[in-house]
Amino acid sequence: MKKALISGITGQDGSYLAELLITKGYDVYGTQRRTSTITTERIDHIFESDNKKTFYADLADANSLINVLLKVKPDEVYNIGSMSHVRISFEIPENTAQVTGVGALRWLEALHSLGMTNVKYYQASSSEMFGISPPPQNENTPMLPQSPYGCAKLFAYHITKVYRVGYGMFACNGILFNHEGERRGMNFVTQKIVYAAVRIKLGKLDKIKLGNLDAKRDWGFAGDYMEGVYRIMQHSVPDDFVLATSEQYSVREFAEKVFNQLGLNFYDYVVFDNAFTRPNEVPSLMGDSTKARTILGWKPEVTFEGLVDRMIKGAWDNVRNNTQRLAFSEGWKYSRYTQG
Ligand code: NAP
Ligand code: F7E
Repeated sequence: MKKALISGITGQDGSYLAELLITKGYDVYGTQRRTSTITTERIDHIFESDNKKTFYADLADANSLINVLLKVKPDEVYNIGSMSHVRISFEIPENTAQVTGVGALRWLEALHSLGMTNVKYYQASSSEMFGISPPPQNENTPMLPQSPYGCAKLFAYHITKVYRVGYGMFACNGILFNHEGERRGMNFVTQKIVYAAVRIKLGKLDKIKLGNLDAKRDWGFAGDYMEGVYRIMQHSVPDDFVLATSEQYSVREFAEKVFNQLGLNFYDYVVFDNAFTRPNEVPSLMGDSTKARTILGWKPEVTFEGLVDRMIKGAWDNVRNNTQRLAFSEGWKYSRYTQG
């Protein structure tokens, strides 16, 4: 049985990827950070009472990564872990560079120095690396990042290629455009809009505060994208692939759609708040994933409408039933979520 090790297993993608790899017959392990509150809610249902599948490690701590590699001896490492919020990366730029950028180098150099260069490595690269390059963006588009996050991801992307070429490692990049779902973090714009709309509908919230409504994104479903990640790692040669839907909507259009679905007029509830804008914006992302579609046979299955529907359903059930995560529960005070 092949062993996969996932950093960032407690996050949105990590949880979907762990589920997928288990269905593909893998023995799945992950790393988690020490945090003051429990962060394993997205994966508790996967591992149930098996507490030997996750190990404490941090992307800013090379020794912790080496220790996990020696314990697990994986066949494949998926570096999904990251400080993943673009606006917050302007507030903690050095930490972002250390975790999101140098964290990739720590994994690669750990594998190299331990003589584990036969272990496959996946790097979670991002469409944020394209920055202000106009759409459609593909593997050959110039990368002009506009945030500390984008710059950190660009370092990780290039260092992955350096280890591939320099040491012959099976090291690849998935350049993923925005992907969302029921497990999306609360301070990304899609989930923030969906939860606010549901709470407004249920009489639990009055307004939603947002920043730039004109930014355009290419939004897909995270579960579909993890299938693409798996295929990138099973390809005969290590390579870099864009995963995207090639459809684009503005934040405004996303919000209108969600509120309409709930029979509400978005403009009755939205308030502009400069706190949610960024020093630099990435105005327009839309990917061209022809390479992945042609070579890997990958394509997204969930449509934009399907994504909106499943996110609304997930939020509705959680808010209505007051179930699941603390941050999603009745104790949740909207005003606390100023960091999004
Ligand atoms: P996410 O939900 O924010 O998950 C990030 C994961 O990284 C969490 O497990 C988090 O742990 C972990 N992490 C954070 N800091 C860490 C550190 N110092 N050491 C070790 N682990 C750390 O992000 P996601 O949406 O699943 O995204 C997965 C990956 O794809 C990330 O690398 C992200 O940057 C990248 N990406 C995402 C998208 C997207 O649209 N979702 C698009 C392109 C690329 P905690 O649970 O403890 O916070
Ligand atoms: O913002 C605008 C904001 O934070 C989308 C990460 O997964 O995808 C994600 O990064 C857009 C931006 O995602 C609010 O200015 C308006 O233009 O949901 P987001 P992101 O920045 O695109 C990439 C591919 C990643 O790699 C990242 O890890 O929405 N926006 N008002 C807002 N955004 C937020 N968060 N909150 C607002 O109130």
